[in-house]
Amino acid sequence: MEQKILMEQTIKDLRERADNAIKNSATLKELDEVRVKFLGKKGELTGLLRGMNQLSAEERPQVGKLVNEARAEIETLIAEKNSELKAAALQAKLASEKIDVTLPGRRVHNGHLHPLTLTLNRVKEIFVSMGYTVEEGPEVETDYYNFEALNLPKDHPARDMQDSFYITEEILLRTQTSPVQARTMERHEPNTPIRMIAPGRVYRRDDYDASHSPMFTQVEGLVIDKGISFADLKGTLEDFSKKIFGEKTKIRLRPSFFPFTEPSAEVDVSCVMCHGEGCKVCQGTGWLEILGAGMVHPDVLKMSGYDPAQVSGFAFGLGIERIAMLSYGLDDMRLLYDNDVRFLKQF
Ligand code: 2NL
Repeated sequence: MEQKILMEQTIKDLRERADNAIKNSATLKELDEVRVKFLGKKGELTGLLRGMNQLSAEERPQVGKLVNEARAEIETLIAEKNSELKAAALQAKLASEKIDVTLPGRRVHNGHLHPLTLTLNRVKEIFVSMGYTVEEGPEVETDYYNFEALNLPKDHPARDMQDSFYITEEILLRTQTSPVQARTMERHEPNTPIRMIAPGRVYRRDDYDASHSPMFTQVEGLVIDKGISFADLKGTLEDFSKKIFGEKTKIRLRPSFFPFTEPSAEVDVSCVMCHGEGCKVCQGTGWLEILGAGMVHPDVLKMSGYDPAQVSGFAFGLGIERIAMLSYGLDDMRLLYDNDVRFLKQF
C-alpha cells in the first residue's frame, strides 16, 4: 500500500518535471534529450515499471495505468513541442536566408561568331544560293594533290622548301584549297558537272605583318560542265561582287597567269570606300584586287579524269581576310588573329 502511494506521488512528480522540461526545451536537440531522459529504454518511466514488482496483484494494473497515462501525455507534449520548434526553426531559416529580389542580375556575356567566320558564312551563303556545294578536305596534303594535279611544274617557286611548310618531301601544309577540287573531281564520274566551293585554311611561308600572314582562309570555286565559258566566269564573279560589296559594285578583269588556269585573270572591284573616286584604301586607283580566276587548264581536267574535249570549266580563288578587312574597314590583318575581346566585341 505504502509502495503504491509512493509510486503515485513519484508519477505525479515525474509528469510535472517532464512537463517543465518540455516547456523549457529551446531546441530540437534539447527536446530529444528530454525524451530520452523520461521515455527512453533506460529512462525514468521504464525505471518506474521495474519498481512495480513490489506492488500487490490488484495495485499493479492501477499503477500500470498511471504509468501509461503519463507516457501518453509526455509523448503528446513532446510531439506538440517538436512541431512548434520545427516551425520556429523554419521561420528562423527563412528570415536569415531572405534574398533581395530587386538586386540587378549578373550580366551574362554572350560570345558570338568571329568576324572571319561571319565573312566566310556570307561568302558560303552567296555561292550556296547559286547552287554550289561546299566541299572540305585535309589541311595536310600530298605533293601530288597540292601541286602535281594542278599543273604546277617541279621548278615552281611555291614548291620550294623556302615557300611552303613541308612535313616530309612528299607531304606539306596545303598552300591553296585547290587539292579539294582535285579530290572532288576524282570522286565524280568523269565529265559529270561540278559546281563547288572549297573554303578553308591554307599555309604559306610568309612574314607576319599588317598585310601578310603564314596562314589565311581561302575560298576557291570550281564549275565544270558542257559549254562553260569565260562569260559564265565573268557573270558569276560580277554577281558575287555585287552581293558581297553592294549592288553598285563594278568589276574589272586584268590578264594574269596561273599554272592551273588558261586564260587567267586578276579581278578587281570598284573601291568599297570611295566607289572609284580614288582614296587611301585603293591607293588612288579606284580599284581593289580581290580575286584570281580563269578557265581550268585542260591538263588539270585530264589529270582528274575529265575530258577537255567534252567539258570545260572555270575556277577562282579569294582570301577571306581581305574580304573581311574591306567589309569592316580594317587596316591591319593581325586584328583578325589577336583575339583581343575589345576588338571582337564590335562585330
Ligand atoms: C587566289 C587565286 C585561284 C584557282 C585559284 C583552281 C582550282 C582548280 C583548277 C583551276 Cl582545281 N583553278 N583554282 C584558279 C585561279 C585562281 O586562286 O588564291 N587568290 C587569293
